Amino acid sequence: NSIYTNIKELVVQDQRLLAVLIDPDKFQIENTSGFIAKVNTSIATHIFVGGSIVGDLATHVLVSEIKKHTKLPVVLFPGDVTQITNKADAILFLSLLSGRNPEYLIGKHVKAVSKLADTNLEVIPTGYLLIESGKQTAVEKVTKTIPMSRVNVKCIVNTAKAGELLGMKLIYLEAGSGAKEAVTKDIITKVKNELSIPLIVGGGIKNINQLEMAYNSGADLVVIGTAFENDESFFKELTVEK
Ligand code: 1GP
Repeated sequence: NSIYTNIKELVVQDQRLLAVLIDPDKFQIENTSGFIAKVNTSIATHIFVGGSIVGDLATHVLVSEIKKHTKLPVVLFPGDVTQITNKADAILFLSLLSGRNPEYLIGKHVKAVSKLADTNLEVIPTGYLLIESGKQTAVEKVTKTIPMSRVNVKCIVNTAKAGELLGMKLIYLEAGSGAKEAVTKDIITKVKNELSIPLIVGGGIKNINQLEMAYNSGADLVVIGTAFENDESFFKELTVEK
């Protein structure tokens, strides 16, 4: 079963999906087994690996190590082509639809093709929208694009829908890692109402209340990175009830 097909099936059953995001640039490789053990006992359904600025081999080494400790699907969430590794199961092939930097709309993708040809990665075309979140985030800096205004919800909705009409399989609303303000209820609800493909929401989600809020507004898959990095006891609150 492909990872995307599986996501769609779970979404149809109204299951709430959670991805733990690990940034190879911030993560200590020797902590992998302990950290992944906690992920395994939590409600997490996916592991995403990626970051805005990552050294050349770091992703490859980290994903190889993660795979030793979990059966969860490992999905690349790359900031650059250097983060492509065959050790993962799939890759979010992100096009930054909120910005007007051709490099992040199509440029890096062209460069990725010959690298992807050497892998068995499942490629999942994903429309990626950076939403204003109170302070400048790494995505904004690295991609040199302006996040979309939180006030102009119609423009966010239309951009997400344009991604779907272009054939993208997922839409990802991103406030940016460590965002001060997560994507609002209103934005999630209105975008979800227009889409017939699964919706991912991430950035600045730090506690269960915010997580519930995102799901209740219509997020199908929520991505959390920083909150787990800062406090691994957060996993305990998200443990599967047996
Ligand atoms: C960032 O959406 C992800 O790309 C997760 O953000 O680190 O703030 O959880 P956080």
